[in-house]
Amino acid sequence: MEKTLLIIKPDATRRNLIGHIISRLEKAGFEIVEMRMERLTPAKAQKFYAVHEGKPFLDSLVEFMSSGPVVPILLRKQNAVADLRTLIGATDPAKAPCGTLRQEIALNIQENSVHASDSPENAAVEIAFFFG
Ligand code: 3AN
Repeated sequence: MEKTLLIIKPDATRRNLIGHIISRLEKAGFEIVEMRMERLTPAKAQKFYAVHEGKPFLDSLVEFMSSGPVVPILLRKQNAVADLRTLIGATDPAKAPCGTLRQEIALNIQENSVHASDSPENAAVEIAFFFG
């Protein structure tokens, strides 16, 4: 069994989509191991997105991610990392395949409703970041 991290982003918590997203995760076979709701400080959001240091969208991304509550969720499933990326779809919802979470509910490339770890290595780092 593999573990991965999903974050429900502020645009989704604001629109009361937490239950919808969790339902899609459970129906797709993911087991919820740990979860909580928290409001990220700009400093914590900046630390989480350290890999995007220097990108033109970083400041706006940090502001958005600290604009309301987020829900980090530790998930478990066989092939969890790749399967979760498939379930959420491309970063830009306009390019996300039909039936993916982002195609269904994301607003734009920044307010794209969910984050998911993109490799087993990053999943380990991101799980430690939120759940120790
Ligand atoms: P993903 O979340 O699909 O792994 P990343 O890691 O490339 O995508 O980007 C992290 C986050 O940064 C995205 N979820 C999105 O909110 C934001 N982002 C990425 N690319 C852009 C962009 N070109 N313009 C604005 N925001 C972006």
